[in-house]
Amino acid sequence: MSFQVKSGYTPFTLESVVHFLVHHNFIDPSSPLLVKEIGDGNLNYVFHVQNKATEESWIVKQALPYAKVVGESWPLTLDRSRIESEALIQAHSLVPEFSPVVYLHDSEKAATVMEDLSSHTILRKGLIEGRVYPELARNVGTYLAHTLFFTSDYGLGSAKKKELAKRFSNPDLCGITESLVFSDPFYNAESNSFTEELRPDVEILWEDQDFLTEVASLKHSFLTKGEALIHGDLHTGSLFVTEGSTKVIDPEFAFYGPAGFDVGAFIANITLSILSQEAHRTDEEKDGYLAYLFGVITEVWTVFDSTFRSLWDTYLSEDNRYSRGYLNTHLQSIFVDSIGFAGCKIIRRTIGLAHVEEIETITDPEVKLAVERRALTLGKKLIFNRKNIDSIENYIEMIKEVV
Ligand code: SR1
Ligand code: MG
Repeated sequence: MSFQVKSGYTPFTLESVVHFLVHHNFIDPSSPLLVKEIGDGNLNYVFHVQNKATEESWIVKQALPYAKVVGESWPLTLDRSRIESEALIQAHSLVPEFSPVVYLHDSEKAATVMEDLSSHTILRKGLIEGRVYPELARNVGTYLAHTLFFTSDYGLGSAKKKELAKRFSNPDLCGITESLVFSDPFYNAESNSFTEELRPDVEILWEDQDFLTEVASLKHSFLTKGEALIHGDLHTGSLFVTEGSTKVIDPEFAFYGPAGFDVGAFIANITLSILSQEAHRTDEEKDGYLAYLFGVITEVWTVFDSTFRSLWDTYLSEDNRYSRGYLNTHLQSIFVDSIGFAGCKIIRRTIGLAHVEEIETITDPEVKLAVERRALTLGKKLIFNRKNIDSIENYIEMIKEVV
């Protein structure tokens, strides 16, 4: 398959990314520089450029015209780079403390220059190392409430929401999610990847028609429920953290979708971390660290819920003033969606194309297989029972049943 790019586009090299920054007046051609390609994601190049004299530094993220993780056979629009930069700017306008600063976007080069967050760690890696981030859950809950409320009909008003939605039509990246989260893991697709020993468990999923119907219903919600401008890929690799700071990065999957998809993504990835901890912690460390991670899930929901309620009370849009009493129903529906989407995401990271480091790095094959089995069992339970799980504590109980 071939792909088309704008005439001025070429993937950056260590040299040409410097020319790009000189061209846009970030640096002087004579500056002593340290330039590295640091991207370890599935889709893009990420360069770190530092001026050794002034210690100023920048991140330059450039989209490739195909999915890096698969190769040139999977073309992808470069417009996702514009979407990502606009989503970052939008988030920064709502929650500046949780979003990197965007300095420049160049649509011809499909490149964005943004704040260097090298002092931060990718959350997924921090959780593998057993680090504790005391502010994380409160920050993520606050981020979710503000971004999901203020971009919705209720926070923005329906006319402005529709205006904003025009800029975030994102068919290619939504297509990835539709395939990799909601379709491929649920049949014998070529893109799936799992150890042969897991096949009997996987085939049970593929043959369960009631289960597949529940997944189809969640996919339908993803396809049709344009509630808010969502991040679209809010896993623990999309969060940069220190003890006191949380930054949400990588919103290239942003579009108007179901609010529960972001909440569910975060909860699912903390759950995957929980499931993998027996391989990363000593027996003495394990219980304390699990208690911390259960607390993160509980707190993210309670902070999201209480913040969303107070934003609703204060800022409900004028055109929705007669919907004031709908709040409980709305939050309940976001909760149910979050649990169902979390189930799909736990399953896709276990048997689909893109797995997670906390499970992939388990060296003992028996332990890894046991963790993957538990992930499948839990994912299925969450999808089937999402409408009966009536509180976040109840969700934690479900995880405890399998850990
Ligand atoms: C082909 S991209 C694979 C995955 O990486 C991203 O982080 C998204 O989760 C996507 O599904
Ligand atoms: Mg990403």
